[in-house]
Amino acid sequence: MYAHAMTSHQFQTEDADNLIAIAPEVADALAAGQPVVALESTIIAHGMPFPDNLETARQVETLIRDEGAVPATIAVLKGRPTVGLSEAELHYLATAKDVAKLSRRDMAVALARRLDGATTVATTMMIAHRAGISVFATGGIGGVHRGAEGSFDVSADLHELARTPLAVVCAGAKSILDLPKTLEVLETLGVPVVGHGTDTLPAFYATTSGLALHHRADTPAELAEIFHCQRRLGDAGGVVIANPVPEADALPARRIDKAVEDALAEAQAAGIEGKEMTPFLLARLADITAGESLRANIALVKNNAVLAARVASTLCRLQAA
Ligand code: PSU
Ligand code: MN
Repeated sequence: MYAHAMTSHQFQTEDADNLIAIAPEVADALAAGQPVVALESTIIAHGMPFPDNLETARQVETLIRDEGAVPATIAVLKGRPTVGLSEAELHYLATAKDVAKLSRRDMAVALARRLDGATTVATTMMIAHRAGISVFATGGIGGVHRGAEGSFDVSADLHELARTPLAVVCAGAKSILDLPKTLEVLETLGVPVVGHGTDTLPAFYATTSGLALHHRADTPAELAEIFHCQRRLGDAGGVVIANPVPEADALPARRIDKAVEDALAEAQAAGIEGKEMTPFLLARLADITAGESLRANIALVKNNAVLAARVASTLCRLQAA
């Protein structure tokens, strides 16, 4: 159906301001009111080691296609926000050593200097919204870091969720963060957090953090309806769809908690801070758990991609109605 799945820049279309490049397959799907799922690239460039990152990126795109939706992996390439990457571009991001991790504060500089960069949840949301995409699948959102009362390290993802209307499917947030504070900030910012088939916040590698959520939905249709209403409210931001890692792939909370404590102690000893913190902890956790955390990470990202594609499909039907 999509003969030009492998695209290169010269065939890409542009948005009205000539700022972003959208792969034709993605642009066609959006124009036809077909479901599209945005995907981030920080998880590829900084969240997982090669070759797992590339294999996962490809598999996630395939899973989304199998659900009848079009995947749109997002990155900045030579200063161009790019929506829908070719195989070569995915490979480049998965292997390049010098790709920046771009948060919202970095975007204007990256564009002006024609830099390459991987997009976080925050910047993927920003670009996806500009491209007209409504649904985004990721692993975990950033949040309030432990010790934030001293460091003030609160991910820009939370503020982006407050201002940008996308449905973000994630497995909650990792226990490298302060999860109770993360939920408090999301409440303050007015971001709905809806558990998919759960009454508690999933904790990324573990199915639950034990923290109660106020909203739950059990089907893609209910989730799409909630997001549809959020958008109709106007001037509202995103919705977090918190989808637990499948039971069979989850890590026991006790095992992961110990690994997190160790990784955090190592980060402190090494003087890691700011944007280096999340990639450092992810890499250390994979080592400490002998790859178990990575396997869980891959499984939950795939699980989120499938749910996101289903939500996007239902949303298209709601919009057409
Ligand atoms: N959570 C993960 N893997 C990741 C990230 C989060 O499980 O790779 C990435 C996402 O791109 C997220 C970013 O937006 O880390 C948050 O970084 P920071 O804490 O520096 O805002
Ligand atoms: Mn931070």
